Amino acid sequence: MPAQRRLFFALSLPPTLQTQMIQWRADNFPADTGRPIAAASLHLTLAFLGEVSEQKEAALRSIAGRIDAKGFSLQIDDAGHWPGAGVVWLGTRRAPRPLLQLADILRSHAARNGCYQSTLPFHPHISLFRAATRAVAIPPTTPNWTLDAKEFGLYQSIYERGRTRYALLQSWPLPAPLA
Ligand code: 3AM
Repeated sequence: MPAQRRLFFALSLPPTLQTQMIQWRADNFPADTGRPIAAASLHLTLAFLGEVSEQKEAALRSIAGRIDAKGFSLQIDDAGHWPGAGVVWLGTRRAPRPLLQLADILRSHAARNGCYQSTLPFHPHISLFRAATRAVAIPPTTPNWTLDAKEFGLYQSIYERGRTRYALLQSWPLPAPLA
């Protein structure tokens, strides 16, 4: 059977923002809230691809390289808890149109290449904890960070020794829009 990898497209976060987020998490949530995502693994998923063959991966990389999308800024000013999924997340109250368009184009290419896409609406978020299935108090105020999205990447989800980590395989620039 040919090798398959578990892949997804995502926006990466600058290390300074990752550090600020894990500090905010440590300051605002008890340690037993759930399984914390490591700072270097914090990301905003654009399209989940699932288990992908080498051939399909090559096709999706080629498509990603031809996407003509521009950079954008995103305010990280929202937080919440999805008890069913066990996820505590940071997100945005106003998703900018270029973010929605980028996710939409990646999702439709994924679907056209046989990667099943959830029917749930896209809710851009950065997962902070997983396995958070009990009640979680979300702080009444959320810091208002700005994420300047200048690139998007293809990530591999790797499960080893009881832990999941995410490896960035390739990234593509999102050039600044013309003034
Ligand atoms: O980090 P987040 O939560 O944005 O939730 C999984 C994670 O996104 C999501 O893909 C990212 C990398 O694992 N994911 C996992 N299985 C999924 C599925 N079946 C999924 N998204 C949609 N459908």
